[in-house]
Amino acid sequence: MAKTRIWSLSLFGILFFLITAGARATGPDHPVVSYTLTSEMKGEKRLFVGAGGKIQGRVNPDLFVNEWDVVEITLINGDNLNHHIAIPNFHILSETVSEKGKKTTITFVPFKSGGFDYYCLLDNHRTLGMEGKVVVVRK
Ligand SMILES: [Cu+2]
Repeated sequence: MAKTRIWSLSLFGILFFLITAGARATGPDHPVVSYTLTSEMKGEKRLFVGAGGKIQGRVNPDLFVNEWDVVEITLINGDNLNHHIAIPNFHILSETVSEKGKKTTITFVPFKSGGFDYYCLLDNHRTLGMEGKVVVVRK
């Protein structure tokens, strides 16, 4: 009986720690920055097009973020082709979205500043135009 009680108390302690640690990670020091991209087909070209905010309608937009922000990038399939988004410098590769309207979101923390390519490697799409840059600004 006493053992069970101690066990559940320490479980509660661990849960409490995890919850407060999670809250800290997205607190004021680590704002969440979100971007949405849609895949588009234009003739032979395969493109990422910005959706919403400052990148609305922009082709392969530069995605500006601060170092250590929590960055979320959502890719929405807009053309029924296979797509993903890769950012190898941050060890990121999304799921593949194959049907129009399907979406996938990647989340990462840019731990270094500079310009880093994002692209789709499926079916030669990078060569056909599907690439842009994440620009990480030092705080
Ligand atoms: Cu693609």
